[in-house]
Amino acid sequence: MRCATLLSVGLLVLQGPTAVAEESPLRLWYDRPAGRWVEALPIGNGHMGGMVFGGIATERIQFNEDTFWSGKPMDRQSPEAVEALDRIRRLLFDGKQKDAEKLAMEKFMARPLRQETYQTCGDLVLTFDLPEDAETENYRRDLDLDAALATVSFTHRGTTYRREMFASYPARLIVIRLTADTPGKISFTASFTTPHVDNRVSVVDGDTVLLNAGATTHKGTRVPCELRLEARAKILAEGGSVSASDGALVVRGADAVTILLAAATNYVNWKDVSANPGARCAERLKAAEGKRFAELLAAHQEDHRALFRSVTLDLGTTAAAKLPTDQRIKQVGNEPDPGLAALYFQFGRYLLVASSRPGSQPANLQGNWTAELFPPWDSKWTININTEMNYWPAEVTGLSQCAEPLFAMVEDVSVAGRRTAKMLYGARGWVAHHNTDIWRGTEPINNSNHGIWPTGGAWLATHLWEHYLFTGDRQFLATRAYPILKQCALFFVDTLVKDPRSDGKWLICGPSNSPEQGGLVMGPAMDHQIIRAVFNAVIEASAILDTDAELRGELLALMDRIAPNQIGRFGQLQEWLEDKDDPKNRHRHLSHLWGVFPGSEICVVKTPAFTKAAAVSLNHRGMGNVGWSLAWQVGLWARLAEAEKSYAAYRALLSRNTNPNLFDQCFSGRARPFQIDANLGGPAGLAEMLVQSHVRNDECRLSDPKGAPFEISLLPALPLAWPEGRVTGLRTRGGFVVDIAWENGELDEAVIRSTLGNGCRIRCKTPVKLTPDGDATPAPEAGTVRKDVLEFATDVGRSYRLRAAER
Ligand code: FUC
Repeated sequence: MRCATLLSVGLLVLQGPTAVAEESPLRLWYDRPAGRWVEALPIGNGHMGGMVFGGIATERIQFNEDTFWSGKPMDRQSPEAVEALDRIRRLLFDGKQKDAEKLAMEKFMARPLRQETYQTCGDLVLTFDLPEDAETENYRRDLDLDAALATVSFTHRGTTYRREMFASYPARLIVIRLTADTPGKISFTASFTTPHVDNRVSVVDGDTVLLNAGATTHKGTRVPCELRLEARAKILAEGGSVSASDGALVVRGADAVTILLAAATNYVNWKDVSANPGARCAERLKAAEGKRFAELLAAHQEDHRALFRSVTLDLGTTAAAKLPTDQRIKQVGNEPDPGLAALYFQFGRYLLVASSRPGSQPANLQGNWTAELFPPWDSKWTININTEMNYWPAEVTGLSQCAEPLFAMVEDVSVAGRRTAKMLYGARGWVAHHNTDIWRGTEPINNSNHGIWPTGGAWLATHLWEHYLFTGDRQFLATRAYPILKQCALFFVDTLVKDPRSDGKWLICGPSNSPEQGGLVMGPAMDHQIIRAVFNAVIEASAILDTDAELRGELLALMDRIAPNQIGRFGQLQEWLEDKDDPKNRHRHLSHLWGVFPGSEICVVKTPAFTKAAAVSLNHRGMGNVGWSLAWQVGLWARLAEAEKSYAAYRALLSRNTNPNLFDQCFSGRARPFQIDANLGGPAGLAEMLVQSHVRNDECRLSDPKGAPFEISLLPALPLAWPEGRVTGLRTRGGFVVDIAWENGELDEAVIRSTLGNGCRIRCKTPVKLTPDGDATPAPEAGTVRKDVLEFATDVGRSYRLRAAER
């Protein structure tokens, strides 16, 4: 029965590993080796990233270590900034934008003007005793997302060779296993290559190749580098011989080989580079070398699956699902392939697990993968959209734990940003502008026309509040989120200024910009939306924690004076304080729609007029050719309850901005760059199509444990292309885990598990009723509040099943 199926899927997930069939829908697979980097398959454990090419004669594992960056601990604020601040504002109020930008360039910007860059380590190269053009049969290269395992296999002259590769978080290593079904057939040479000029490759202990490299100076900053990398590949051969030859290890006639790849730098934190990379590698290798491959793999998979299996998604399967992944991408748009959307969704979750784990750096512009010394935009953390987008799927798709590196970075940035607040603005609290790097830069960089954007840190801070809303973790709220949010709010208490054009009626933020367009201005809409979100969080958190009553009163009073959202002459939501939006503007940034998604102050249920204006603005923008912008549109249209437009953006993302290995292509049609943001923002948008929980229930505050703080909207933007499907494990604000099954485009049933015991308020177009059967407790008293809203009390740990009322 369908009901039992949905519930049992949920239980299976909770009970842990189950066998996944060979024809798993969770695999990327190919019938030939990767030629380009964007065809190779990514593995990662947060600390290390690897790209597996699967060449027949040469296997190339291009790898990264998350702390290998150019530069060194440093302070970059301009000592002349604070006295220029008021002059810059006055020039802007007087309409002299170019003069304001010039003055800001001279006095206000970071020194040096750019931040540092993330860099590749290089490649572990395995050169096999096979001709480059060896004829092979049954070639297959795949990435199993559930097993977190990349596999290459082929048959050559009757022997089937197999390579299995994974990046283990528990072991902090990349592990490679080479086998053949004929004994003594494994012969190869192993060595490292690297683009860093300062490098040395050698062999130690008779079985380990060692790469030593110094980071390469950033061309734009010229700051000397203080980070050094050590990588060690330890070769454990079974049978055959291993010998050293000129910086390489030569293996002859082995039956099987395990290679353990460790990499580390001397980075401790943004102020300290005193670690010993060699000792770090040695420690990890020592802990792993006594273990069998199967043991290392089992520990890795248990760790990975505990996260990855928390959410399942089935959108149905068509004939296209039998094709290699690169061919499936080519035919999106011609053939229905809902399974590819589900694969893309799970690939995004896989990437987040592989690039962001407690103790690692957060996912940067390329996650933790890059093959370059000078990757686009330094592969740093661009915080005017990209970094935040990386974390949009974390809470809703059951990967809350993967957001920990972001929170740790925000803690660092909030410390670094206090100095910037003081030196640039003479303000309390902390501020960060539109980028940060591993040295936790918070100053404005690049150019005053887009680098002076003081709400980057504030946007990041909202992620800590969201974490609380999803998990109800009061300890986290008290000790980590609240201090950051409060100091963030204090910065704006001190820096919001009266707008002379509204006779001082409105408080506005500036100098600033609406990210990356329109130049330096006062009062872009996005800033005010974000500041309101931060103030709201502090108001509510201080009440929950019963602290700072005075500040709460102050923020409540200020809140009403912050310039409101405005509807302009085309019926659009104004991006700027002035009604100057151009309906022909196709800019990739959708900044003023922040209040729709990921913010929530504009929503269909409560602010229909602004919702309509936001849709006008989004229609004006068109779809464009930028991956992350499309991913943002998926979520935006879903929040605007426009299922078909949300789906169209998702399909465009898959067909135009997706590489053969499913990596996002930032600009469609160009060779470079890969950017991970859309790989993560796309799945977050898809989750918004299936469940939403951003609408606050005004009759109840979170401090009321029996109330329903948020409405859970089931299938709010389900597109026609996915008439049937099933999702399990999605999380909502207020602490619910949601499984939904639907048929003929309508909800069939849902199971809602309560983790916090909050009241539950369900909104669904299909009328639903609570059912008393199965695992759920007897149906509690449930009263329909309005036609499409159902509300009921819940107990912690209990599941509640809803079914379409008509059935
Ligand atoms: C912002 C975007 C660009 C790019 C960069 C990393 O500057 O406007 O498109 O994504 O970040």
